[in-house]
Amino acid sequence: MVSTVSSTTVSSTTVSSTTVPLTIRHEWTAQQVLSLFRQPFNDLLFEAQSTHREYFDPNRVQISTLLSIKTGACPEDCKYCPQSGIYNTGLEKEKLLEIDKVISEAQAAKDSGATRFCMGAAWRSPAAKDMPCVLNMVKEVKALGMETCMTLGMLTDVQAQDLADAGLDYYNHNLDTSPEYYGEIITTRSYQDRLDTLENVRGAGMKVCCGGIVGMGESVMDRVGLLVQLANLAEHPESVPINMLVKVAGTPLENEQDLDPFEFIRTIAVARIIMPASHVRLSAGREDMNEEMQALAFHAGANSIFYGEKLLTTPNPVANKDMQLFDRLGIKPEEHHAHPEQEEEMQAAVTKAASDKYFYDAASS
Ligand code: SAM
Ligand code: DTB
Ligand code: SF4
Repeated sequence: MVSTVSSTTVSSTTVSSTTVPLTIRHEWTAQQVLSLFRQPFNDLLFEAQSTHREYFDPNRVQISTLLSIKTGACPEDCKYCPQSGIYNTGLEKEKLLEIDKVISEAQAAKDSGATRFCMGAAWRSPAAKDMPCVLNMVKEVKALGMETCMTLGMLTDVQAQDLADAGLDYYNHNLDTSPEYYGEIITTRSYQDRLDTLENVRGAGMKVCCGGIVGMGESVMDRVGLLVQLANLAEHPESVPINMLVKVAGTPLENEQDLDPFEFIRTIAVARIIMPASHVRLSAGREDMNEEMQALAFHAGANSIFYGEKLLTTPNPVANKDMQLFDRLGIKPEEHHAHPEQEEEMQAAVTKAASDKYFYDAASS
C-alpha cells in the first residue's frame, strides 16, 4: 500500500516519477508519520523497500567502524549511557587516545573492509586544549583514504568550522528521542542545544549523522516525534542511525522493558520512507538481534551498519559474522574510494573477511 502524501510543498524536490512518493519532503506532520507507522506490517515494508529501490542499490550496505577516543567520566546524565560519570557502570575511564593508537585502529578497520571511521568522545563538548589533537586525528585518518566521522558533543560554530577545515566528512550528533520525551532521559542539556549544534555542523559544510535510540520506554508518538524532527530539518541528515537501547547495568534504563522487535523494524521502515535519500543505519543493539531480524531491517531499508567487535564501549557482532550474514543475503559492502587504486584493496579486505568466516564457523561450531 503506497501512502498518498502531498508533494506540492515548496521544499520538495521531485526525483523521478513512479508509484512511490519520490519527493524529498521537509514538512511532515506527526499525523502523517503516525499513519505510516500504523499501516499493516507488510504494507509498510513494501512501501519502504519500494522507496529504498528508487534511491539505492538494495544489495549494498555501507560499513563504518567506531572507536572511543575518550572513554567515560562524562558530566552529562543521559540515562541510557554507560559513559556518564553520574552512574556506576564499572566502566574503566580512559584519557584522550594517542594519535598512533587512533591511526593503527583506523588502519585495522580499513583492512577489514570499513570505509568510514567514526571517533567518539564522552564529552559534553570538546575543550579548547583537546581540539588540536582531535583535528590531527581527522587529518591522519583521512590520509589513510577513509571517510571520517566524529561525535564529540556540542560544538560552537568555530569548532565546527575547524573540524570541517581539517577535513572531517561527517559529524554525529543524535536527537535521540522526541522533544517531549527528552527531559525524561537527559536533564543536563536541552533539545535546542542539540539543534544548535546541528546547525553549526551544517553551517560549516559537513555532512550530518543524526538519529536516535528506541526502546527507552518512549511511546510510539515519541518515535514519531523523533522522526518528524529529523525529516523536517532544513536538509535531511545524510546518515540516520537508529539505535536499539543497549541496556547497561548501572544505568537508570538497565531494566527497561524490551521493545517489540517489529516496532524497531517499523521505525527503520518509516525513516526510510520519509528520508528516502539518507543512509539509515541499523546501529547499536545488533548483538541482541538474531540474523532474521537484521535481514528484516535491511529489507525495511537499513543500508548501513557499525562493523567491528565493539561499538564505543559495548559489544557488537564480530566482523566475520557480519560478512557471513552479508554472504547469505547477497549483500555487498558499499564502496568509497578516495583513490581509484583502493578498489582492489577493499575487495581484498572483504574477500579475506568473508573467507575468514570459515575459521569462525569452525571455531564456533
Ligand atoms: N558525547 C557525545 C554525545 O552524546 O553526542 C558523543 C558520544 S554518545 C555515546 C553518542 C550516541 O551514542 C548517543 O547520542 C546515543 O544515541 C548513543 N548511545 C549511547 N549509549 C547508548 C546505549 N546504551 N544504547 C544505544 N545507543 C547509545
Ligand atoms: C550512534 O548513533 N550510535 C553509536 C555512534 N552513533 C556514536 C554509539 C552507540 C553506543 C552504544 C553504547 C556503547 O557502546 O557505549
Ligand atoms: Fe556523555 Fe554522550 Fe554518554 Fe551523554 S551520550 S553521557 S553526552 S557520552
